Amino acid sequence: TSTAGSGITQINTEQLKEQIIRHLHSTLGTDVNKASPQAWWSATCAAVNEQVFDGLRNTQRTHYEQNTRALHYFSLEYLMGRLFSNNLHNLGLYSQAKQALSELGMNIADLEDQEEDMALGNGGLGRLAACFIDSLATLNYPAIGYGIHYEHGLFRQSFQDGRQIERPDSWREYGNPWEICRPESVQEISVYGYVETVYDLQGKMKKVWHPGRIIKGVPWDIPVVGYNGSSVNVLRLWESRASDFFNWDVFNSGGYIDSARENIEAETISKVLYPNDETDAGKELRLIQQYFFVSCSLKDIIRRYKRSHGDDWSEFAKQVVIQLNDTHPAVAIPELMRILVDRAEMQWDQAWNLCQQVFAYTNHTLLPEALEKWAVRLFEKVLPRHLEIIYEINRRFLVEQVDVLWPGDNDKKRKLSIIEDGHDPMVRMGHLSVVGSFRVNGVAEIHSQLVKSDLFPEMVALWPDKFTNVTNGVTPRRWLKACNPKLAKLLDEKIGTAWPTDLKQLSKFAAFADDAAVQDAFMAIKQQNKAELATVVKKLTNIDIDPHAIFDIQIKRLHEYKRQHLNLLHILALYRRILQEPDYDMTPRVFLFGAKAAPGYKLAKEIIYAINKIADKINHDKRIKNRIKVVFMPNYRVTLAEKMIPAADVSEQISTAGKEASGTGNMKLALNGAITVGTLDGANIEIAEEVGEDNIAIFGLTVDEVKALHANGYNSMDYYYANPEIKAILDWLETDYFTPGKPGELAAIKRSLLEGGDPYLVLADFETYVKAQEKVDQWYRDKACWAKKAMLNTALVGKFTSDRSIEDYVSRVWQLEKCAVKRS
Ligand code: 26W
Repeated sequence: TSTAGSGITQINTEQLKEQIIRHLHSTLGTDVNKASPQAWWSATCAAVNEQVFDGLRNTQRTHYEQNTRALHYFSLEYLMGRLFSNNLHNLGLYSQAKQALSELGMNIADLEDQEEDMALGNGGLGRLAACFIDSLATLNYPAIGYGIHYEHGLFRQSFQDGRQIERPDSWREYGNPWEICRPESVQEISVYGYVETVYDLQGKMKKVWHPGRIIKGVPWDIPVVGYNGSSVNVLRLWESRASDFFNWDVFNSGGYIDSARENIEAETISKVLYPNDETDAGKELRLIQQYFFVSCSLKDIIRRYKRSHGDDWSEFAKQVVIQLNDTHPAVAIPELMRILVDRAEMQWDQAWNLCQQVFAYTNHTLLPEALEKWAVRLFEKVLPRHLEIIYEINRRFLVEQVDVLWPGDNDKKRKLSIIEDGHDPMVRMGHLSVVGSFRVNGVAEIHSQLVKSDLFPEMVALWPDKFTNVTNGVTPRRWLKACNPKLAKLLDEKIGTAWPTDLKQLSKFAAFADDAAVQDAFMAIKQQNKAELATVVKKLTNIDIDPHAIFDIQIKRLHEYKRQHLNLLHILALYRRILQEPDYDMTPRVFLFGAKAAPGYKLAKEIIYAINKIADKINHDKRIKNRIKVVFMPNYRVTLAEKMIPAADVSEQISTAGKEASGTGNMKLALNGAITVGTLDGANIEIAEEVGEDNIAIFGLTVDEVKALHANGYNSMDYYYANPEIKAILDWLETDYFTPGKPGELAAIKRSLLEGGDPYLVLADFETYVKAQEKVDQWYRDKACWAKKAMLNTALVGKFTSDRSIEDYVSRVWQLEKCAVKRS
């Protein structure tokens, strides 16, 4: 028994074997001879948890004793994926566990496949939260993640005749070994009802909220294991239940059935993750979800604070900082005001001061339809007291800030008001978040610039120092070490083993970029990863793909701005060229897609259908001699990403400039040696700066050119008539070529690009995109040239570790101190 880091006890293979067998017997009630793979997995998790819980206790005790300042990350989404191999890697136990299981006759990969993904998020924002809590624990920062314990995560996707079908995800159906219920920390929260104005004996006015419903929040803790046995932090997720207290009366008066209905309503709150990653128009349940988890979390924070400070609020802002992951948890601002003013009877100014020292806000999108707004009517119904508080925050803001800088300027007031006026007045959550926070950040340099120049220019005039940038990052533990063990091993051999926690070390690998032997080793690994992915593709889709072709991968949510249909038009162009010119010279390419469409997003679903139909046609067309294959992987999720990313040659990052806030898949793909075909958007710009223009294929309009084109009047028809290839391809979509007997089935894409005006400039970027792809094809023909570029991608993207993002947050926003965990 030795020590890894300081928080966790290290054990060896023999001890691990004993623990697994012990858990097979006493936790699973079975034995080595009859245990199912599921039971083996559970027993191994239980064994792993012995180390995890050790570290958790040590971390919590240390933080309590040291009375540390802590970060509280508020997010509606955590896209964790699987935890088994991640926890083993971070504990430094992966190879021991592999060995132990193999000596027990089990294959660790088979056990890994027993685990459901924890898919409590939609896409980038949720996965970023997961990478951040990994880095926070690894770097020994005191931090807790708060969110919702959804019963159903993001839907499971399948295809029926090429169309997306959604089925519920039930990740906890057979239990989840990683979570601990904490009934001792249950909270009760209120919704609905009305506000009464009362006067106390001194004649002082008070507002009293008489809630219509009380709901119980039950916390589930998921230990977050830092790499190398450092801290074990907690992700605390709230599950909603009916409050026993509230139902007592109903129950006694014989309302058994009514009370069962109330139970169902209360439990609905944490039932399902909203599957929309850009818009969610005014759903009452969604607002209640937001308030539910925010209120539970704030009460939890305050309970912990009061345990050491009683009713003295003077240290609160020193101990507590809360990061709002987009505006989804922004109702925390009026909720903290309500607690301070109505409950703690603090003066408004003092309470507001405190709020403004505690909250910080990250913006993740500029898309107008994704900027959250809540109808004032709805707010009043669900949270009547909070609406009053928001009005008061707004009144003071307009009088004390806006009118001071721009006296009598009603236009400025209209623009800056937290309440948008109109027939149906709205609460603007972005405005509320900026006004209530001490810092606001975007997620890539260009995005943070646009947040200032296009989204909140007047707020910048009021508070220039409030705005900053923190470029996103990803955890290299999951996204290189665990998912690409062969490349990780090569790196260990060539540059040492420090890179997982010091990713800038990867730059040492650049010295081998011209070394033929290392190039061969690197490309051999890529080849093996591609062969492994080909097996997965065969199993999931029954499509045969050639591991010697270029693997060209686009994996991300399906959205017009991400332009999967631009990729599709390129595929059609190549297909058509081959049909017209049978000897058309191109390197064989496999185009792989992974994407879920929001269930209500019609055009996104049409794009999935079109890709599937076109794939079917091309994959069966003998004339093209396998030069093109198209694969749409069903049910794209973290676990599939882990198999696709190590096998990618080309990374598609082709959003309309100015629309993708950052992107994080781009970082994972480059880290694993894929070459980016991308626009100058989001973090692509910073990736290009790091890897150099020779090692990335940049194309398309820049942000400024996009703006100019829109300003001068963009007409997609011009491109249709000017470019015969574009015309032929779009016309093709209207025939029944890809949908025999059913002409027009794929016409929605053509319509959106022509009559629809092509809002994301697909046709404007088509030509330069095709040129960039031709360049990539040429690069690939020279094996050494390609190997060098791919290796330099891996070597030069060290900036994009989430550890660096977290250090940026610490110095620009959170001001935290590291806290070394002491073993008991
Ligand atoms: C109201 C529903 C809703 C849900 C989620 C609206 C908007 C969102 C997110 C902002 C969507 C999202 O995941 N955005 C992505 O965030 C990533 C992490 O910062 C960025 O890398 C992506 O560019 C951005 O699209």
